[in-house]
Amino acid sequence: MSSLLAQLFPPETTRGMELSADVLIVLTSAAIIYVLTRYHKWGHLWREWLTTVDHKKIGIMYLIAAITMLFRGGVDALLMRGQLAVPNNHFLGPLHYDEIFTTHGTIMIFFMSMPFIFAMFNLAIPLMIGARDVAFPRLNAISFWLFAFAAFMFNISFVVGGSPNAGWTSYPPLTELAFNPGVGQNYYLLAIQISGIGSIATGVNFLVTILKMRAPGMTLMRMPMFVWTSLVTSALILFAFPPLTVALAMTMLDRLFGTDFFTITHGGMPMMYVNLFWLFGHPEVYILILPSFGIFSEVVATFSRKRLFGYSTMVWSVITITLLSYGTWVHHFFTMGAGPGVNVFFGISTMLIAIPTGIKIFNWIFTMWGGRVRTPVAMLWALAFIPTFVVGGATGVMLGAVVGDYQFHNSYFLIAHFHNVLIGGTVFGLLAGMYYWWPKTFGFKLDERQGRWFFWLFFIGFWITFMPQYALGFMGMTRRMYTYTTGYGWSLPNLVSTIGAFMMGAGFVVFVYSIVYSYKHGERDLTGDPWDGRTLEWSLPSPPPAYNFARIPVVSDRDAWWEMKQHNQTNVVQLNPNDIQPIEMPKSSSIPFLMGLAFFVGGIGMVFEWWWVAILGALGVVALLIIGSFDYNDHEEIHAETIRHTEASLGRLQG
Ligand SMILES: [Cu+2]
Repeated sequence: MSSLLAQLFPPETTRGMELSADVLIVLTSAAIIYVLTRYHKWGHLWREWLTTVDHKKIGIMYLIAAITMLFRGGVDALLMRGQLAVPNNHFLGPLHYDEIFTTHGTIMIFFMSMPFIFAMFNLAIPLMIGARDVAFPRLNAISFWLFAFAAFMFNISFVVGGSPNAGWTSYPPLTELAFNPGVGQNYYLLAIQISGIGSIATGVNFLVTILKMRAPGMTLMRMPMFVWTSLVTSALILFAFPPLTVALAMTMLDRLFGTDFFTITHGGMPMMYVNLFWLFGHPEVYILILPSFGIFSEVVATFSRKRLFGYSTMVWSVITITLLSYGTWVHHFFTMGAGPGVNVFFGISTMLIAIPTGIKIFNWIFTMWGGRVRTPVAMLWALAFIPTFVVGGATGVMLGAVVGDYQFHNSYFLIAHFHNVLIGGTVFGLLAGMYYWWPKTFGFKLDERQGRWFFWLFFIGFWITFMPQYALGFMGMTRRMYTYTTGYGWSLPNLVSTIGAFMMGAGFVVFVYSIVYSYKHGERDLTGDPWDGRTLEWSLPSPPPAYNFARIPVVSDRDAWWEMKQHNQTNVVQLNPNDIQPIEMPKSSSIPFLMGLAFFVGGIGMVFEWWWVAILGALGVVALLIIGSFDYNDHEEIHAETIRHTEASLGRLQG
């Protein structure tokens, strides 16, 4: 018993911060359980959410998870900035600091950005292509629950067993059992592996959904740009995640079963891990950025009241970026000695990516040119993206110059660069998309005035945080240092950077307040088309009924809904009661949630090397696969009368 306790709560998890986190978790869980029980909401939660296969509800759950993880990753960031605010600080010790930068990076990439992107996929794509759900609704729910249980598992590492501490890239030999005992790295391996299975399934799902489920008349070149970038992102996921799966599996074999794939003794090859990781990692950068490019295209066109400029060059530049992204991975380790020939090849391929990206920047600018530009919060994020991302892209080209990279590598210059790209590109894009599709999803707008406060605090805070870090990089400060001493001139830039980070944190607080405020007092969206939109989702009521489209629209042009409005054909959404047909919809299922749970049990068993628990989890997965395969009763019919009633209540019936 005492050895079990020592395994669950080793010395590094019994410090003040972990204990207070423990208490907080217990209190929050108790409060949630109390509220659910007090208001008899358990049944509702299970029927409407935990077992749902509706893409809209899955999207909302992804969104909630992403915002929660943005909070956790953000707290990690503020802890680091707090530690680095002044020289010779001992607020966090070195071990603790290692854990926090590791969980910050891992959470922001795998458990914040990825679910945020999948939230946008789920909330927007079926509506934009005129579909009633995704191609494989139950698989979609399985993807979500694998992600959710993996994220939960990763987060409890902080309080149970110990956090990983080898960086979000987790290179060997830092992860080698001999140098990194304990369960922290096992958590990293298993949690990312489990959510990665979910991500691959999501890639397959949206690839098929977009290729096979578009409304009649919506040819590939009539698809909204966000649908294009999501299609390409799904293909990227399909080819980029398997190398990661392999790298994680081999590291796991090294740690748990004594193999020597990546160890530095017995002939292992740590460099091979680095290659596999970045063969995933560089395309991952485009998995994170391309959906945002799509969102900017939708937002900029809508709020400029113009067609997207250069649609087909945009499509081709997205495809070019995708292909090039597989040929650049070595730029993450120019300094590891691959030789000048190899480095030059990857340096040039890296810089080539700037060309299609530059084309897109010009396309967005020309879309706004001469348009009647409005600037609600969604558009502010898109406008802020352009200069921010250009700086991130330009510093990326500097890092791609091999000789320069020898100076910049692993310095704060690199840290500033990728935050410039990932916050200025991915996060700004996702926030633009969230503000844009929020009224469609929830039926009310987020408050614009509070949204502006959030925007300016976050945007200005961003520049104050990261510009000093470029300077710190030039001044020789390397990443992952837990403290520094006086005399290098690093103190002031670090203090300024910390002030910026807390401004971003303040922006986040305003945002969370704004959600609560808008839920109660926000402007209700009664028209379904609050932004005078261009694409099909704006032809639906907000929020859309379970079946989305009572009648599948026929598309004859790009910007289908805009064209219908221009030609006074909006009456197509007014149905003749006699035309309404019953609709087949996928049925809720408990299998996805239980599948996530089984993976969680199996994962925890492997993390702690409790083999009987791991086997129990694996048996659960197999059993659920078999039960699911023989469950043919996975659809249900919505009667025409029910649809007539719903459409009538939405004011969408003729006469
Ligand atoms: Cu890269």
